[in-house]
Amino acid sequence: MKALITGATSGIGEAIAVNLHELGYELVITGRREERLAKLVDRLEGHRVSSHTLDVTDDVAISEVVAAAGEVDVLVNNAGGALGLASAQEAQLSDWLTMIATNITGLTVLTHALLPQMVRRGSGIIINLGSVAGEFPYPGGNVYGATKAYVRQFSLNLKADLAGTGVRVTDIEPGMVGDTEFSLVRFNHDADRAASVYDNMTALKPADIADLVRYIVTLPSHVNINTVSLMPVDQGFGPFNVARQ
Ligand code: NDP
Ligand code: 8X3
Repeated sequence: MKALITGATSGIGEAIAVNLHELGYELVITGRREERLAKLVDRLEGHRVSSHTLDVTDDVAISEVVAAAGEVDVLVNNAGGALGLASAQEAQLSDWLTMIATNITGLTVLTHALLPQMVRRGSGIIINLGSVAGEFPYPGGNVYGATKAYVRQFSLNLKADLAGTGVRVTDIEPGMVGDTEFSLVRFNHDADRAASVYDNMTALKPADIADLVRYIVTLPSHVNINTVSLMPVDQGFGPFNVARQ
C-alpha cells in the first residue's frame, strides 16, 4: 500500500507520515522544504520512502510528482495553512490569494490528478485536512475559514460522485493543534505570538490527527467516514461579537 502526503515537512503531515510508515505503508512525502524532507527520510531510515519537493500551487510540479508516484492508495491533502488574523478590511490580498492557491487550488489539482487511477482500480482513500474554521466563523478567520469550508464541501461532493466506485473520501476538521508551525506561519514567524496561542491550555497534538488517519485507513473497505470534527477539550465555541454604538 502506498500513501502520498502533502506538507509532510512539519506538524500534522509529518506525524501522519510517521504513523502510516509504522503501519507498513510505502510513502511518497512532499513539501517545499527539501532539507526537512531529507530529515524525515533519515528518520524513517529511507525504508520504502521517496521524497519530492513540491509546491502544491505549481500544477506542472503536481503532474510530475503524480507521474513519478505511480499507483497511490491513500492521498493525504494536508499542505496548507493560514496567513494572518487581520480583519477582512485590513488583510493583505496577497495572503488571501496564497491561501486560496494552496488550501483550495493545490488540493483540487492534486485530487483531480489522482482520481482516475483510484477509480480505475476501484479503491483508494482521499483524506483532506479541513478545519473547524470551515464550519465556525471567527474574527480574522475570513479567507482561511472559507478555504476550509471549500475543503469540507468538496470532500462531501466528491463522496457523492464517487459512490459505487470503491473510492473513499474523508474531511478531517481539527480545532487547535499545537506542536505544529501553523501559528508561526500565520503570524509571520513571530514565535512569541505563535506560542501564546497555546498558553495555559492543552491543544490537540499532531499524533492525535495521525491516529485518526490510522483508524480511517484501517477500516473495512465498505466504510466511509465522511467528516470528523475534533477539538481540544479546552477549546469551545466563541460568542457572537456585537458592535455597540
Ligand atoms: P504546519 O505549518 O506545521 O504544516 C503545514 C505544511 O504544509 C508544511 O509541511 C508545509 O511545508 C506545507 N505547505 C504549506 N504551503 C505549501 C505549499 N504551497 N506547497 C506544499 N506544501 C505546503 O501546520 P499544520 O501541520 O498544523 O497544518 C497542516 C494542515 O492542517 C493545514 O492544511 C492546516 O490548515 C490544517 N489544520 C491545522 C490546524 C492547527 O491548529 N495546527 C487545525 C486545523 C487544520 P513546506 O513549508 O515545507 O512546503
Ligand atoms: C486551525 C484551527 O481554530 O486555529 O484550522 O482556526 S483554528
